[in-house]
Amino acid sequence: MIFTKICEMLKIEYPIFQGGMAQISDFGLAAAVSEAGGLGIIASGNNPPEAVRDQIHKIRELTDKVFGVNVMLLSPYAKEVSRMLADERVPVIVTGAGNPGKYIKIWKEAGIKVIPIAPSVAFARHFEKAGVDAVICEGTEAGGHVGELTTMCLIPQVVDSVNIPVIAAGGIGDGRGIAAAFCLGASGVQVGTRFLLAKECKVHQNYKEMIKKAGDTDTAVTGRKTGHPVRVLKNKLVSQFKELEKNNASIEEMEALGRGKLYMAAVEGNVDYGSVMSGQIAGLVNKEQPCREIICEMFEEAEKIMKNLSLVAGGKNE
Ligand code: TUI
Repeated sequence: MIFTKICEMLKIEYPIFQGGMAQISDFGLAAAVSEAGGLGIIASGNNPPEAVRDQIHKIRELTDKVFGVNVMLLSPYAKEVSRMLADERVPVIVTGAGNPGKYIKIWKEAGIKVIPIAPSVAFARHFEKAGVDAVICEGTEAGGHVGELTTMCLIPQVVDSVNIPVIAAGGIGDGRGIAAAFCLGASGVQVGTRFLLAKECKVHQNYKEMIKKAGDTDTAVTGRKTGHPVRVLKNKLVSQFKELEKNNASIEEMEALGRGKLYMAAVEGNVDYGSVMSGQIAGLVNKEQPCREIICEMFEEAEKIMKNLSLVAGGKNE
């Protein structure tokens, strides 16, 4: 049993968050993860507040366990969704793709645990001062909107700089990744890519098949020039992005190319021209399993490794 500060704080059994993946992480996936003892997270993505509220009501019908909602701060509805979440008094809010500073006060007043994604030591410190409960530090190995630093470098530096729990994200797909995150000082992990293959995940089957087939070098980052770098599996859309970059296309042209492409892949199943967001760990994500099995398997493996992890004489890793 791996029980950490974040388990105690959030009343969860396993210190694992399911990544709030835009267009993908709905109430069904989040409920399955929370029921299995992790923290299920509904992604609000670019959705208007009423659509997100509907998801919250649906998860409450399925589970009494703690769940989270992810606010994607680049969304045109970020402000309205943030107010609605305070109103609904959701148990946990995770934020991504920006600075949630102006919302922290209303969320804390509503008794909500607030856990932003921090891309650097400076942001982690800043968020801690603003009163958040923990931070998620996501390395550039992650899928979707990414920062610059790797998980391996980001986690220990943030752990040394703040006094709140740090959750590691980016590149974690099995028990080895979990054990490594604990070695770096993390109090928990957030996993996205592996949950794409969860039985309860409703992403299009074509998307799942592409994740299953992916190898270690099959992701690329598009849109670095636009200021919105996004890690995806390589396909025809990535070639189109490269072509635009080669021709010194304007930022507007590149942003136009990316628009609506996640929906195209995740909902419509067009994995040639859609945006198939995925982490670099996709190469070891190969089997479809229920959420409960994913979580149990990952933590059994992590526990075994941590028990045997000893470089002193007699240890199995000698
Ligand atoms: O947010 C994510 N991953 C995402 S969001 C998303 S939807 C989207 N689609 C198209 C374009 C852009 C987004 C798909 N994947 N991960 C969390 C994350 N947050 N990664 C990096 C950050 C981050 C970056 C800057 C957090 C805070 C931050 O603050 C600094 C600032 O300058 O605001």
